Parts: sequence; C-alpha cells; structure tokens
Amino acid sequence: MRRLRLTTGGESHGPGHTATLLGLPAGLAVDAALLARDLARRQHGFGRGRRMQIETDAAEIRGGVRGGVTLGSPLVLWIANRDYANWEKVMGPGGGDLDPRLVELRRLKAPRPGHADLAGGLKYLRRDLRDVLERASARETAARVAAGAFAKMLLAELGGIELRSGVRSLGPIGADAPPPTWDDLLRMDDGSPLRAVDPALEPEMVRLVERAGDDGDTLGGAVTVIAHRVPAGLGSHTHWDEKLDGLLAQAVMSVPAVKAVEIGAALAASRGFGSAAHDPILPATAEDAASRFTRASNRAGGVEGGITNGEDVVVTAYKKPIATLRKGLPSVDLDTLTPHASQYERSDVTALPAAGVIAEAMVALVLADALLEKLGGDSLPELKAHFAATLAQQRAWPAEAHQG
Ligand code: EPS
Repeated sequence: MRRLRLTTGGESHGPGHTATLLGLPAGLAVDAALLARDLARRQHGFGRGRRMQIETDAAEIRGGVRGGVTLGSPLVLWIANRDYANWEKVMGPGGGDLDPRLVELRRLKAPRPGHADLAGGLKYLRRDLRDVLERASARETAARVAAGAFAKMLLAELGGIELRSGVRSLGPIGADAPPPTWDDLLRMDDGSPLRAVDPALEPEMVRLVERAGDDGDTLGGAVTVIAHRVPAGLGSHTHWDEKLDGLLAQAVMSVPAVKAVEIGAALAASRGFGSAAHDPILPATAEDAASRFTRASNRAGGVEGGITNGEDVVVTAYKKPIATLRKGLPSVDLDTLTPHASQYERSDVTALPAAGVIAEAMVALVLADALLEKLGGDSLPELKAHFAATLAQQRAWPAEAHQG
C-alpha cells in the first residue's frame, strides 16, 4: 500500500494492540458505530475459544482525530487486552515484571506443525516459542479490523462503496459452491453462528464444528468478500506491482491461516474452456448507467488486467484448519529433541466467521489505498470532487477519448 500505510503492534497476552494508519484524508467523520460493530463481528462466531468470553474489543482513538473528524495526521488506535490482567507476570514488558516460575510454566517447547512456532524460533533464535506465538496470534487482527473500519468509512464517502462477507464453505461442506453474488450476501444472516452464505448448509456446518471440538480437532474453509459499487480504473496493467488482483491477494493472504486467494470464479475457470471462463461485454441499456457497457456475468470478480472493471470485486480466502489441536500433532520436544506431541494452547476450533470480517478490512484497505492513489487529494472534499470528475470522464468515454 502506497498512500495508506498500516502498522500494528502488540502481543496476544500483552497489554494491548495498536494500529497506526497513515494517509487518511482530513475531514472524514468517524463512524463510531461502524467501528464498534466490526470489532464485535470479528469476535463473533461458533467455534471460538474461551478467550472471546474474556475480551470485549473497543478501539480507543489516541491520535489523528479531533471532535470526531480526521485531521489528515496519523490515526492512532489502541485496543486493550483484558486477558493481560491474567498474564502480567508472564508477558509484562518491564525488566522486573516477570515471574520465572510462571514463565517456565507457560513456555512453549513442542512446536505446532502449521504454526509459526518452529520457523519463528529458528529465525529469531528464541528458547521460549511463546516469544513467536504471541505475535503470530490472530488477536492482532483486532487492530487491522479497527483500521479497516476507517478505510470503510472513506469508501462509503466515495460513491457509497460497501463491503460484505460470508462463509462459502466449511471443511468439505459447500466446497463446490460457486462464489456468492452481492445479493446472496445481502440475503444472508450476518449474525448467524457461522455466517454461512447458504443458510441451508449452516446446521450441518455447526454439527461438524461440534464434532471437531469433541475430537480435539480444528476446521478451515472458505470466506468470500465482495466490494460493491467499486468504480472502474483502480490498479493498473502497466506494472506487476500495481495489479490490483496481486495487491488484494497479498493483503488477504496475510489473514492468519489463509493459504490461497481466489479472485472471482478463478478455480472453476481454470478447469474449463475459455469460452466458459469470461464475461461477455454488452452495451448498457439504461441512459444513466455508470458506463456505456454492462457484463453478462462476473466470473472475473471485478478485476481484468489488474484493473477494476466496475463490477463487484469478489475475493475468496481459503483458510487451512487452525494449527492448535487439542489432540496434538507429531512434533519434537526442544529440551530433549525427542518426539513429543505438539503443545496445546487454548485456541479456537474454527475462526472462519471472523476471517471474513478480517478479510473485509484488508480488502477495504487495499481499495481505499488504490482510490487515494488514483484520485489524489489531502481532504475529503478534494477527493470527492476528483471522484466525481473521474466518473464523469468515464461516462463520456469513448466519445471524448484522446486520439493522439
Ligand atoms: C489464538 C488463540 C486464542 C484465540 C486468539 C488467537 O487465544 P488464547 O490463546 O488467548 O485463547 O482466541 O484469538 C484472539 C484472541 C482474537 O482476538 O482473535 C491464536 O493462537 O492465534
């Protein structure tokens, strides 16, 4: 991201998490309800562990806002970890904060396959793998969701761009379902236990999560994010690192445990002929249409040649099952270097419903960044004027195109 830059900090059982977001324009009114709602949505979902009963996430604004309006300066957010009260002697930042007996009790020394434990231990040369897992924890995503809410506030001001998400599949259930449409996401119940796009699949999904929980196992699946009313022209075909699909993939792949990202109906397209993979271009019929063209389908997921084409942007994240299994996985005890089941840390059976909310935040940040880059401007009124001008020019195209 070039114009919007997000940095987060904090450990899962440390004092809390920070988000610092650079590049928001001045003059954006803070939608406190949206911020609170997204933080609550991220905590929701069947299959979460007991930690979610301890936390009630709230973001405190510590910079970049005055009287409920952004200043154009860095936005600084703070989300406290309530659980820190139980971890001060293990995670306190001060030199004299720690109780060596408790630290040893909480030491992680049998790395979990699939988690950052082993690779992070090798990289940072830490004896206690807690030094890795605390930052690798998905708790950090609370900070991203808080920052993403501000990206959503900006998007809403620019043509009413909106985002939603839903669980497309969980384990094998729904794995063959096509990507949902915006109307599918409008119809689904965002507050249902698993936020399933297809409510008919949800009871079976709930039963599978219960079974995995009983078996000490975990589950992954697929979540789809759709951004609606995104204008054409974000991203670029001209250089590899400006392609919007690539930028979306990086951002969404950074969501914990996401190991594959799909734009539109890419998986189905890869399995068939070109004649069934693309979206016919038709002349628009309505006089007031945003462009002179319309599309018969949206298999491309709103991005062609690395540029948005004016259709909904559709991104699916495939999440592997969480690496923390109560029943353990084959591993090695770092003290004895002998086989030992991976250590169990309190965790979730699945965090798939939350992954959708986090992926929404990441997509919102990428789209807001791309809009800021295309439009330029330091204040919201300036951005809005540039936005309107861009839409007017697109509507006039190709009649008023430059022919030189
Ligand atoms: C996580 C383990 C669990 C999750 C946590 C992510 O936390 P704990 O070890 O405290 O029980 O609940 O997610 C969050 C705390 C959160 O806010 O999303 C992990 O190991 O990644």
